[in-house]
Amino acid sequence: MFSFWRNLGLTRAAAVFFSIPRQALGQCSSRTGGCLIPNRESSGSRYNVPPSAEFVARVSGISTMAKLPYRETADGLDAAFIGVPIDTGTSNRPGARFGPRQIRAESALLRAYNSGTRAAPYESLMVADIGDVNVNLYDLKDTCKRITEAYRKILATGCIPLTLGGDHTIAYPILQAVAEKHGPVGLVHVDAHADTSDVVLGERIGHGTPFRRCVEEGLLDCQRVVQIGLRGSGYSADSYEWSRAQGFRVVQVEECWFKSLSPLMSEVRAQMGVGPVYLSFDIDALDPGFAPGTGTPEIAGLTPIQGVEIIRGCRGLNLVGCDLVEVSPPYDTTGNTALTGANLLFEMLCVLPKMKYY
Ligand SMILES: [Mn+2]
Repeated sequence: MFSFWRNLGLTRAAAVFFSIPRQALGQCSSRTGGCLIPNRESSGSRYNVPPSAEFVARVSGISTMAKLPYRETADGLDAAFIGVPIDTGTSNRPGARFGPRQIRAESALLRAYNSGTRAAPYESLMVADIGDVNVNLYDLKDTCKRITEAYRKILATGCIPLTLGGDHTIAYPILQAVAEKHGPVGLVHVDAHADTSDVVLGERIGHGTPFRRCVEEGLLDCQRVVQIGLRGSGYSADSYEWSRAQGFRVVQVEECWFKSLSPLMSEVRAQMGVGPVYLSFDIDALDPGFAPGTGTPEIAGLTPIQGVEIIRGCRGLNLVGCDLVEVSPPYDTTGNTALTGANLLFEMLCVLPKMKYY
């Protein structure tokens, strides 16, 4: 029956009228030939539409982000999920190199619509998974070069990258490519840590230093930077002095406890204005009770609800790129940290420019 209506080329409105589940449209039903790969031709949509679990078992198929098609390049895409599998920049627990794979695996639970915001990402944007940057696990500086080169190519196509980390080192080479295209960008940085250290163990590149390097190279519009969720013991009494001296707004976690972050986000939207903004979300911003699978956990963190409020609060901003970093599967015994990461990445997709909301 579904394929009958689909072949008639029914519009969404007509489908609703006939009470056909919306996600039934555009899917290869197992009853109509066992097609497991989503494709636009069969869906009649001009966008990539992941297969619905109503017709294709979640556990089947090759693991891509949100069960989207895999593409070799970003050509023709409005947004792309891309993995950067490194943990050679970590200072404590390793494992984030496995983050992209585990996030993809857990992302099989994602569905096509955002029930909370009514966003319809796969009716709004052409999205695909473009695989991973081929990193150099033996040379972090070479890895950074490879990342910048890869993102330069992605950004040249006009595609917005949604990155699956990987440790937080990757934000620096990504922002090099982003600033090359857009100029200095605003930054919404959600994290337990400021990641603005200068030199650690004699090295300037690592997951504790990316935003110091970004400032030094003029990649950030420092008056349009906010750091949310910072906490933990420090090396001095005022750990965030350097951030504030640059002009960043620092929102320590104590300011977030016991409250909705929606009011904060309306201030952040005013701070960001209409210029380009990059969103960098370290999963360790969340309390380790919710997201234990990470490299440098700190107690008394944000809740997943607050994480979602922050991302939904970015709706309307001129987002030019997003990342979700520091998921470390070896410390994620239930997979729930990766699952949370997958959902936060979906929320990021759902606030990109040109998103359609019902
Ligand atoms: Mn971080």
